[in-house]
Amino acid sequence: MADLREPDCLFCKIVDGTIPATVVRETELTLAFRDIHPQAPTHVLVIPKAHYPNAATLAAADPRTAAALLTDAAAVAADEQIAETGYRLVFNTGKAAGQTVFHAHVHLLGGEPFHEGLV
Ligand code: IU
Repeated sequence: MADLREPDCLFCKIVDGTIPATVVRETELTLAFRDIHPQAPTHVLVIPKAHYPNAATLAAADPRTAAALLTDAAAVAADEQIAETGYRLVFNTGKAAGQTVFHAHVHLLGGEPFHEGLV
């Protein structure tokens, strides 16, 4: 298991409560909170409480928590009433892909139709 907290990590500070966030779901392993710069009517980040730099390192080290990100995202989507209409899950992995916070997270985006994107 990775170090639980990384001193300079912003998302670790959200987990320990020193940086505020609007939390929508919390489990033993994960935390889900609203993105401060929402890109869609629903934009929630689901993160592991333990520190891993990205989704790949999380999945390799702790597949149970990696899977929990997906089930928690689905639970938040249901709570936000977007499970039926559809939503997008995005893992930016690495700087070139647009990752800016190097604590694993999945973006849950929904509440409006999406244009066909890169995928
Ligand atoms: P990215 O995949 O690493 O680019 O996503 C990081 C996201 O974290 C980005 O959408 C920010 O708006 C968001 N965020 C946040 O919600 N709260 C914060 O305190 C910080 C970043 I720092």
